[in-house]
Amino acid sequence: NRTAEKDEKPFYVTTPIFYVNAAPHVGHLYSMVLADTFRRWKQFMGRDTFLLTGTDEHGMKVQQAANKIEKPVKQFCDETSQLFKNLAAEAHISNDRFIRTTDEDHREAVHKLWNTLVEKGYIYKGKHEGWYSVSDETFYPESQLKRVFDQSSGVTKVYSNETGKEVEWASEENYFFALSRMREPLLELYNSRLEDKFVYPYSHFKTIIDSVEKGLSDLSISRPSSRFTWGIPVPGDESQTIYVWVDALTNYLTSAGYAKLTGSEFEKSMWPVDIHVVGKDITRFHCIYWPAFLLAAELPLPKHIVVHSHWLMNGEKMSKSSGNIVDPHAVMVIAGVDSVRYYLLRHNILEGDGDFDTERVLERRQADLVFKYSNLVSRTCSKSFSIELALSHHLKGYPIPATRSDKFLAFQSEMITEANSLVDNVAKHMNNFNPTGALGEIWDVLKKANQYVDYATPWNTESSNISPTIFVMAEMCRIISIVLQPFLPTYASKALDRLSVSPERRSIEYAKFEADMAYGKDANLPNRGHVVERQN
Ligand code: ME8
Repeated sequence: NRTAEKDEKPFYVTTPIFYVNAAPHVGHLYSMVLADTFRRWKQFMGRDTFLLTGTDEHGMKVQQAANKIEKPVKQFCDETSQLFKNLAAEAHISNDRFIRTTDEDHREAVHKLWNTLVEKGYIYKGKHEGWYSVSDETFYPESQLKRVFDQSSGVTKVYSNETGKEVEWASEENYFFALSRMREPLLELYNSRLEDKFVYPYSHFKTIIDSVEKGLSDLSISRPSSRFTWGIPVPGDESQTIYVWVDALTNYLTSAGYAKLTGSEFEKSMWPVDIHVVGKDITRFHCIYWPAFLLAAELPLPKHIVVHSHWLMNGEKMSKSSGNIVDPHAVMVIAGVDSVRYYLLRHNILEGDGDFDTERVLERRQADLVFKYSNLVSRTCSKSFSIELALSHHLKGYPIPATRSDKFLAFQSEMITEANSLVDNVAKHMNNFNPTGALGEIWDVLKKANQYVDYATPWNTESSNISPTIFVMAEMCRIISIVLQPFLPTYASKALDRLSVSPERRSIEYAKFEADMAYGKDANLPNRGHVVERQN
């Protein structure tokens, strides 16, 4: 029920906030495009929405990256953050805020969450010893480590199972979060939200549940400021800096106004998040630590965490550290923004990884966008046909010519039925976080529409036969383009412009065949593409 949805809070979607230690690549763009599509779809369904993306600027990695090139850290952050901001703008990501963890209201939000966790008794000071990975900036429990004997040095090295990064034994004074107390509440949470897709897809959810079932150790959530200064200091204890993940995860609260709002005001804010989009590399943080912090602070939990797998280059994860990245700006310049969006969305890499191939982006653009979609629009809008004439005939109740065979008419009516159910069919996929399936539905209808044109051959039919066919073609283009807007905003809006569909007639309620509606006899023929005025 769309009207009911309108009264609720805005539908709040987030991407991860990206580290500024290197420039963005196609993997980052993918998270943005996925989140943007979820947001645009909900907006299309009539909901108020909010999309958040941004940059994660504190931490050892950033500090080291800036030091390496001898730049002041803040300046380094400003410059790299801008690259992510530019990427979002270039790819038509509709974010309402671009948050930076160096923003003032974010620091306040982190302090507020910290103080709340202290008040509720979840933070204590202690000595920490354990296996620490400098590059992952995290201590790993024994259960997540593997030992590999190095022949050449004769030494056994220890690595994280999850990231493959080497760890070393380290000891220091830290503040701790009592994560071990959260095992039961977390398992209860997972259990109660299994059906609701708290974490989606289930394969990733299962990994998390298994991991929590094995038990949780308390989490070290600060680092001595002596070795780590580029971060938010612990409130009331400047000798310690807050661990980056506590800092980073809080960005989602910051943007909902957490720092400034009182408890009851915050209840009315857009919190909680509806969809967190995250890569599978950061599920532990989003699906275990984050809900644990929120449960401990007695704050409402996100509704869904949608996890995606990785884009690979020649079988290996695309990543800054491997240096095998594809520059998203370059691909968008070569192929066009929407062709890249299309390629990314057309592949479902939620469960398993996918290979990114720029050649394939161009091939799919040609095969799917140009041949199947643009051609249909061009043929419909071609100069030799007149949509106005077609519409006026239609309005005057021009009968479908008797020369059309029963088979043709059956095909036409089947196609119209499919076009009329397109929104519902696409919605089913989107409710399952599946833009790939959604695009599949749209392209099935496009295929039918192209077959229809080949079948109808409007170019050889006598002129009296053309009008109804052109009308049907125009309607097919119009409906398909309306539904396509959340996925390929530019492509769809260009087609709608060509069909002269006015901006106020591009919303979901217009994604239906006008011929199904009732018209008054003397309805004025509106501008092209208004198609027909509905008269009640
Ligand atoms: O982890 N394929 O930032 P990050 C698909 N700052 N997606 C990919 C990818 C690939 N090859 N590589 C990266 C961080 N990503 C933290 C997050 S959130 C509170 C803090 C995407 O710059 C994917 O979403 O390393 C992954 O989770 C994210 O970028 C990691 O970005």
